[in-house]
Amino acid sequence: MISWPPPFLPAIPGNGLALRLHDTSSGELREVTPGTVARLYVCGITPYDATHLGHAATYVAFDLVGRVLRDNGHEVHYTQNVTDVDDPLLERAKRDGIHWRDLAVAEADLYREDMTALQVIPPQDYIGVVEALPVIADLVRRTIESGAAYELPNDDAEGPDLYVDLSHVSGFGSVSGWTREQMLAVFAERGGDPDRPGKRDVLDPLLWRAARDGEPSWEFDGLPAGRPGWHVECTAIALDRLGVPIDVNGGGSDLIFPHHEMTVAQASAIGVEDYARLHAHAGMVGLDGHKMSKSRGNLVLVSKLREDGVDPMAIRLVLLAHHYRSDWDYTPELLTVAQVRLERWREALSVNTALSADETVATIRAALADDLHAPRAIAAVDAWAEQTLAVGGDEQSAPGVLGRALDALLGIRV
Ligand code: 5CA
Ligand code: ZN
Repeated sequence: MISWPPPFLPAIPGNGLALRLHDTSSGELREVTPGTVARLYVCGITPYDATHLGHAATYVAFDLVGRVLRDNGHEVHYTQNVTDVDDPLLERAKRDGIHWRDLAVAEADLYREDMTALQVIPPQDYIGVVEALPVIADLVRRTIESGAAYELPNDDAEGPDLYVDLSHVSGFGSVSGWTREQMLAVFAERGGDPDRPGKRDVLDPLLWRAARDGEPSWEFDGLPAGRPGWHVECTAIALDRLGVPIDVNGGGSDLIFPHHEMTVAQASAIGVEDYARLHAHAGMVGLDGHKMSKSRGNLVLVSKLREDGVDPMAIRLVLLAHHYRSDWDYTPELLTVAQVRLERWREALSVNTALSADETVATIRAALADDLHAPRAIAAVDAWAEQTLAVGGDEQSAPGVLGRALDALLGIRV
């Protein structure tokens, strides 16, 4: 799929600090230590509804990862998938009486526009499941060859469904660190099918779903006509585009289990044990006490805010004002605060001479390197702006220096 246009990234003098990120598997802060190229994989959208602030918060968080790595002189190879065929998408298309492909195309287009407006640096590989089917089918075949897959017959399709046998996988549970009880508690509501008769382990993930009436399906050598299960798509796309180990494998915290646990299990099923060096997860954005989700429908859409004339930079500032790992609820007051802040920054950055911004830039860099602490970076800019407006300064270059740093590091173009 085509990605979206990259924002202009100003060069700023000096170097950032090495990035330390919270790793879900170990529960510790870990330094990201890429080779020549930093490999970043972030799970993309299922395009059946428009981008809401929760999605945007997650993608802006991982955008910061890319920005800090670039600021440290790394080249970043960023891959993101698009789940453009899956149950929720097919169900929504059916409900709304449109073709699933048209729904996916329309929503993916809107997502690209939202990401562009929010100054999110695009992935080099923006890969839809449908276009990646040959690669995914290949991984499914390799899973069968390794003996880690099994068939389950069903009444409503000609061929069998295929499942991964988790007893053939090493290290299952190491991504989430969850107990079996914790896993069982959410498996069904997050796309799993624990009640499917015949499964060897109720947690075994669907690998390949045989063709059902009215559902899209594809034919590949050695496989029943059908379509992939959810988790295998990300493993296949990441292995194909990035190779292992991925430096940072990311998404929202709702993907810790089952999705990222199963993605890693899927790799282990074909003998790949060093899938990712670090798993990072963003907190959940909610509305009125509930996680914002397409299925619940309690959404604040980025496109709607933009349509209402809200400055995308104010939206980005709302997101950055929360540490990426915290769960928080959106309220319109947060937007007002961000709008006021943006105005204040604009005012301070448009003076002719100001206080030196060197320390502020250093603080932004240190804050972001410390597990993406954007709120601390914002506080430093607030302090600079207030002082500049209250006391003034005599450095001509300071507003330009800080303006470029805000753009390059925080993705805020004032
Ligand atoms: N296509 C799959 C991943 S392979 C998927 O989860 N799609 S999604 O559209 O449901 O979510 C896209 C991304 O947004 C995921 O990383 C998900 O964890 C994140 N996300 C979803 N809801 C929220 C929320 N309320 N707050 C923060 N992030 C969220
Ligand atoms: Zn994924």
